[in-house]
Amino acid sequence: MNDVMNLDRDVVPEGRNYIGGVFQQAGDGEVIGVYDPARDAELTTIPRSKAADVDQAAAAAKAAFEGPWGRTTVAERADLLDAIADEIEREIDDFALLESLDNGKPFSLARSVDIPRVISNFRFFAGAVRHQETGAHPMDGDAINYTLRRPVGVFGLITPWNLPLYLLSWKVAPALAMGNTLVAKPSEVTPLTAMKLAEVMHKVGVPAGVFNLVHGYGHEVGQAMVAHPDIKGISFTGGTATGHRVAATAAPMFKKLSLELGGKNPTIVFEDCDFDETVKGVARAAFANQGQICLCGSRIFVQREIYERFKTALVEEVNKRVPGNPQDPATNFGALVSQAHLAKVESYIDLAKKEGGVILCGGERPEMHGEFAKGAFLKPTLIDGLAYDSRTATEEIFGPVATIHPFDTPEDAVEMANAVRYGLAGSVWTQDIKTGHRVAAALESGMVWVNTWLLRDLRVPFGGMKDSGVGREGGRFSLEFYSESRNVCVKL
Ligand code: TXE
Repeated sequence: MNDVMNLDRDVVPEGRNYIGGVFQQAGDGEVIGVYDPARDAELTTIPRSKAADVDQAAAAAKAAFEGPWGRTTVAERADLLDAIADEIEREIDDFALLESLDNGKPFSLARSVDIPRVISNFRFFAGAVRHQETGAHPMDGDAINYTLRRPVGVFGLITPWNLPLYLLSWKVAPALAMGNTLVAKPSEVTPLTAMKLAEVMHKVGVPAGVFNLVHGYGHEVGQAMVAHPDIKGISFTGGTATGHRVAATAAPMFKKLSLELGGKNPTIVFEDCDFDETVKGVARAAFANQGQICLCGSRIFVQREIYERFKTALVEEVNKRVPGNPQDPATNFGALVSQAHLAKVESYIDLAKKEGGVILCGGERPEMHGEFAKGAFLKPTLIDGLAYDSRTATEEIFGPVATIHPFDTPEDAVEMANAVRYGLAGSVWTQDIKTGHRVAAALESGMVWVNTWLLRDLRVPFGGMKDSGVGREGGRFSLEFYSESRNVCVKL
């Protein structure tokens, strides 16, 4: 048995809001329990904040924006982002352990992916803002135009539970880099690394009111943020249904709005693919983070010539993912984020059976013992035999459940892949480069990988189309979103 990490429980911070540089409880003192899903055990509580707490945070952010922060230089803000990254790096093991405890993901995943990416996000945007360029447009000697970027003001950042700090930092870094101030609300399901980030901000000397953290339920705190007149922009990542509600409130107020929503992403495997590499890549795309990534490839389309052989090999590869103690460094597959989410995912397995699906592997809870006996564990599940337009194969499940379907021609594959309301991501596996380019261009997705998955360059546009969202973030797309561009035309 591998050395199970000594759970140093004092890694769990006290759940508090961080408003105007002060750690505090909600005004009415109400709290929400925060659970370790692998043990179904309460870790701590966080404030169940209400609109009054959001008002206090928005006022602190507005005052900070109108104060010294609004006059900081790019260099000062970039140096602060680097200081945040350095402090997180010093505490990387505690951040990774906390993320694993809160979300149920393996410590090994949080330590190798989530938290290193948090550090990269801060460092990347420190560099991006130092080296940002805007345009100049001379007009035949008569005039010259140049573009200025100005901060917007107070931004509201609302994030989900699947990649808690990875996604929060993706918003915080560029928003601060461009000189805005923030009110952030993490998911009430996984608030703890955001809590620890606030402690880092305080420690490195981010001025009071620049970064405010308000915990609570989405319909109480998130809604109040979106509706708040002093919060001039919203960046939201979460479910499509919630995205509808956020957009309905924000749009009439003409707020800047970025929505990164759900996905039901296709993986298309051609008979000429690099077989062994593709089996591994397709399994990772479907089941990374227990299938709880909006980019996961949960619909696998395999060309008929290799369908049976690929299916057999894929089942063998998927079965290497064995649910276990997330904090054991040897564990490669953790718990789902909550009992409620486990029940939602299991309801789709029941639906799949009703729709004629054949369970090739998984489809049930693993037998867990001791402190993990009541954990939210589920074996990774692969389902064959479903129509490509069945509910199971077109609705977002957001868990370790993937469907597999045969296709004949590239045109068939593209038609089936596009037959969903979502358009976030996709992957294509082939050694014919022309096929790769052509199919990538035909997919209705914001992002397509060819012979890889989740290989990320932070400069590229990130986001979805159709019901997967509105807007793009990443590199200069983030610098544009978190600023107001102003064109100045000077007569010569
Ligand atoms: O997301 P929610 P949840 C999908 C996935 C998942 C579903 C719901 O299908 O099962 O969304 O997951 C806050 N106004 N994705 O419940 O509800 C909420 O408190 C303002 C895909 O986590 O959308 C949380 O902080 N805010 C997604 C955040 O919104 C509101 C990743 C997301 O919560 C609100 C996660 C409201 N009315 C889930 N209601 C992705 N694209 O990565 C809730 N919130």
